[in-house]
Amino acid sequence: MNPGFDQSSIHLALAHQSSTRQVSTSKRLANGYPSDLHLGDLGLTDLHPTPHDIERDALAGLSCSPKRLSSKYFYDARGSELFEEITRLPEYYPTRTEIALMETCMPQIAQAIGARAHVVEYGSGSGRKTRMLLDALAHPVAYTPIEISRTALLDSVARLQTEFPQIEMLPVCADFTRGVRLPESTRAAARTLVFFPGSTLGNFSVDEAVALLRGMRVAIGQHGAALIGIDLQKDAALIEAAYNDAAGVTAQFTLNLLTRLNREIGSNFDLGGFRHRARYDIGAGRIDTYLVSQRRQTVQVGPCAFDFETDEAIHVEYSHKYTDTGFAQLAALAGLQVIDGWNDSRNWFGLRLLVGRF
Ligand code: AVJ
Repeated sequence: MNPGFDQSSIHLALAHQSSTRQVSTSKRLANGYPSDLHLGDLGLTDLHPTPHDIERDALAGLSCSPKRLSSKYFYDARGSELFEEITRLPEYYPTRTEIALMETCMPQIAQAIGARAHVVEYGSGSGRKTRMLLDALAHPVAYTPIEISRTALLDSVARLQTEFPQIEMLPVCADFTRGVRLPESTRAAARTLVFFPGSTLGNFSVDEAVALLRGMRVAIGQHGAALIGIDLQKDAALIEAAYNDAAGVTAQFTLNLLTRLNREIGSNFDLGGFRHRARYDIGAGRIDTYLVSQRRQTVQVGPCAFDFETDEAIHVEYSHKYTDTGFAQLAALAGLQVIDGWNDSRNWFGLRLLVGRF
């Protein structure tokens, strides 16, 4: 199933898990972050970005040359909805390939992870993959999704809690790139398992990805592991089609970023003045997505005016595609080691299990 990975190594790496860790006394995190909202009943920790955070990022990005905006702001309520629609498009292979892969390999993956994990998911998505993981694991003690979209977070946790009443839900509304202190589970966990599916890692620049993986290494510590989904390099036309669907949903998804900025920080982007463009850079192994200005225009963002030339592009998203060695090297830069892995039969998408090198 997973040639190239030494099955025995995982048992070496995870066999020494301590099963006698003390039960924590505090259930909620005290992370020192200001919190703009506490919904005690849901156990929600809310570090949702404020309009001030978003405006500061937008001003910084639009002041760069070439201009850029961060894809992390794609996921407001509408953006999350559009992304769910993307996952159902015929051209968009990653989600269905990863789900099919999980269907096949989940027993092996659960075996490799072991019992009583505190599952920490970076992003919460639709909950479908989470459900598969929580279903397969032996006695998971807690589930902590870290999700920037408050609506997506609360929806997914509410649904999962009814399906898994025995698992403690500890949602954190935050930007997971900012280093979040994790809530502790009431019952002792044997290990922390960071779950980062969907090849969301690919949306970060290499430096950001390494920083994120370093944070993950800290989060999982000596006894934990990370399960990461990665989209693999393949035929360029197949990849490009996935980001340029015939129905134009991806274009709507990209343009929704401007709608969101207009609404939340009062900018005046003309939605008809920009077009979606996504190109696969074979050398770099990544999709670059842009919003391209259709004419000369000036856009007001907070206190600043930004001039655009005709055809001037704002870079809005990376979507890296990996090779096995490329991913292992990236992980190594963050002090992580790939100890097991699974690919679908066409080698389009992979799941990798990593542990820290200490
Ligand atoms: C969030 C990583 C799954 O990069 O493929 C889909 C986001 N952007 N279409 C990806 C996305 C455009 C997506 N992931």
